Amino acid sequence: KFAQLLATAAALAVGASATGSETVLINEIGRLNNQSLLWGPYKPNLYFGVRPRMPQGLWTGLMWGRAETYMDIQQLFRYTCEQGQDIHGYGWDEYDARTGGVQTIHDEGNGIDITTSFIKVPGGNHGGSWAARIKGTVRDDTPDDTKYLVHYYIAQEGLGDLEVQGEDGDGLGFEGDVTLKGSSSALGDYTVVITEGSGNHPESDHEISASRRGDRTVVRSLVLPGEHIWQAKPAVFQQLQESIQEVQQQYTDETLPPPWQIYRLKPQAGGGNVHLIQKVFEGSFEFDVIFSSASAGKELTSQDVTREIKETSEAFAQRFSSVFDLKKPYNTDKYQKFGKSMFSNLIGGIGYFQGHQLIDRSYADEYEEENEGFWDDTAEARARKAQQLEGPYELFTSVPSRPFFPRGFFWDEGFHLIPIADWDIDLTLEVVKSWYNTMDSDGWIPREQILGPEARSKVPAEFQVQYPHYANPPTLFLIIEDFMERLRGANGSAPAEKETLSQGQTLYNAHLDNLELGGDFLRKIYPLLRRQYDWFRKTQKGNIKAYDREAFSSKEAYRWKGRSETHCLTSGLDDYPRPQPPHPGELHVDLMSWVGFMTKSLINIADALGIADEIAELKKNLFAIERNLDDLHWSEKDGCYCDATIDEYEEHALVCHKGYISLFPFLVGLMKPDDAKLGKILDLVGDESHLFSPHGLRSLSKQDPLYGTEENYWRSPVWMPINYMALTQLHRIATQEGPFQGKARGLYNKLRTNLVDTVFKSWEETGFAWEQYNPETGAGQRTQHFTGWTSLVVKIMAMAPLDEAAPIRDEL
Ligand code: 6A9
Repeated sequence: KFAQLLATAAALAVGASATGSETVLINEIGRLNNQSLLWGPYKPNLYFGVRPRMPQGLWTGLMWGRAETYMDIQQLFRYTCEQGQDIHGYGWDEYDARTGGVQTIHDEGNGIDITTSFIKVPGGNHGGSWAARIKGTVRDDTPDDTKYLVHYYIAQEGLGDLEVQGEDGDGLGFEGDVTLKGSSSALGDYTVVITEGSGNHPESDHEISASRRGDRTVVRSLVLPGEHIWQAKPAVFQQLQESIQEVQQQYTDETLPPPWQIYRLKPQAGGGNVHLIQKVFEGSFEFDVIFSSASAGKELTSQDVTREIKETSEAFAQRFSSVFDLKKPYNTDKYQKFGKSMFSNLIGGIGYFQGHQLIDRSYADEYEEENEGFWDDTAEARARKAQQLEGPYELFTSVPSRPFFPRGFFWDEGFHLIPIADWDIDLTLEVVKSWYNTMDSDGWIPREQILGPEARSKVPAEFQVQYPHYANPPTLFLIIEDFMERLRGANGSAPAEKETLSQGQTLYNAHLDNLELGGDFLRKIYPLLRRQYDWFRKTQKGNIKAYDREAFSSKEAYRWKGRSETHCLTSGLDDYPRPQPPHPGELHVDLMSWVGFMTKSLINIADALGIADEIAELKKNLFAIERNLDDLHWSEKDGCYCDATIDEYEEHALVCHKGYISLFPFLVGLMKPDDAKLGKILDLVGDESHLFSPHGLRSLSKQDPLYGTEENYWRSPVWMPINYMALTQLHRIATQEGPFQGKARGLYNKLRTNLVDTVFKSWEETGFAWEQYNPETGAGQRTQHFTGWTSLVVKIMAMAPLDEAAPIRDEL
């Protein structure tokens, strides 16, 4: 429907552009994105939390748990996504940011599977309507008459009214649907209905207030101070406690009513900014939450919801197989299901975050370098730090992991958007824009964005503060360059391809052939990219005064600021071995590669935009970077690239720990297909006694003395983002004329299957995607439900195997 709406709007706008205006179309894109992306499960830290993509407004969250024993409520109450609970997998099986999807939660602890189907229906001028169907199905190993308490939390933040309609049966609870009416300037007038739904309710012979009967839906309306609203679980618990106190004096141990009857809220329906809806079921159940925007006209009904869920699901299946055309041997149903889940969790993990964040702009000496003081997190040390809450900021982003890292991470996001860009380029650009909106006037974007108290509550104090001279790899350049290539490609492409593109639901997709239009986005973002680039080159500059080599007419050399003795968090490869001891004269080959990569992207974008005067300067930088990568970082002895430092004789010395870092110029695409050094790099990649494992490339060589030591985070495990970069570069080399083409083909094919098979096997066994994989066993490890960059496996399944027997020719 959005597709139709957008197509119509596009047609109208194109008509209008006969009188000269692309602007009409561009504004239309903005408006329609705001409409169709307004609502979503944008609180990904919750199992199911719906909110709009705006600072304040209405948001809702689901809570459930068994009520068989008096302890259940403490131990099995589900609300925020948590790691290590007895849940065998959860997440979106299908999800499309424009239309909705379905999530399943295999809650073993509670003996129930919960599905949350979410659909969006366009209409009116406040972002349309939406609905959630909450369904609980008692698991096979669990008695059919198990009692469940289900809570639905509805909150109105900021200005606006929200009021429960009708009488709640003289304070005894509701017997049918519950209706709330609300209004705010951003959302207009709206209605929220929580349907009676279906399912059995427990019965009791206890003489107890009728509101504690099983068939009553209880509503408790509250007025909470704004800063407490996000703390939904404590709010519910406090209400439950009050209601327990009321009954507990009346009974003895022998006469105590069953838990489901004790833990009932006290009815009090009316106005308020928070409304707690409570239901109790015996066995399986289902009910709907329906939000109807008044300006959309007719209110949605449960019949509408049934139909929409079905249509959304069918459309998703169809679109998935056309966007991700899985190739052999992954073109079967089980991989399709796996791929849908991986992709849906990635796109369904997109959240909207808003609030202040802790930034320290003092540039104090103690943060500068490897100063121990920085890691000191005693109260006194914290007091010394000049951290301040800045903001409010807002960020629309996907997250690495809903239970563990439910917030934006800068370099992760570039990887997240690779699959998302294939699905919905407009959504992708919204996310990119959102990140660049958080850039300061110097060109700095915080590496990790912890916005507002809810996000901060998940992060230990020593990790909360961001420093404006700390970098993180600029992976969003990948996405912007990819967008530019799409524009260029589509412009000259055959009609058949355009047709596939026009199935997309956005104007950029429908109008990729319109370079003018796409160019508008690029023209607007280019200065921001340039500012960020200049910031990198200025703040992360390495000190090469120490080198008295004539060749270094240009000073291209870089060093990650803010490393400690043990960690270089800014690089993203936290504990990967670096020169010891840290030295202000050391140089980091991965950072120089990233700057080279930015330079190359900027050249391409500037070229597409026809900004000739920028290009000459950028080309000069690129030339110097390419040369200095070899001069400063290549070790002929080791056959790979290495970090460099100043040794005890004050001489330039390479420090080689073979692993991901050694491959960086290759990983970012800076090596030419006929470069002899490339042969050595491919040897290292393919050597099983170094990096190649049956489960993907190891982060550190098996032969490095530090392999698998200490924290062992980036010192042996297999990580998807770097493997994906290696795989795409192998593909590039394998499909171009050159001496290493044959070798690259073999490696590409093997690496591709090793990666997919590893992630798939672990997903099948555990129900989860993982942060990293064990290079010996292939087992998923560290963070569970890591649905960020591990989801790149979808792209990998859609990459074609290369025919190693066929005569080598250009396959692109
Ligand atoms: C710690 C603990 C509830 C570490 O995926 C995000 C990042 C990557 O960008 C980085 O490359 N992860 C990788 O080395 C996770 C970082 C988590 C840091 C916050 C707080 C919270 O405990």
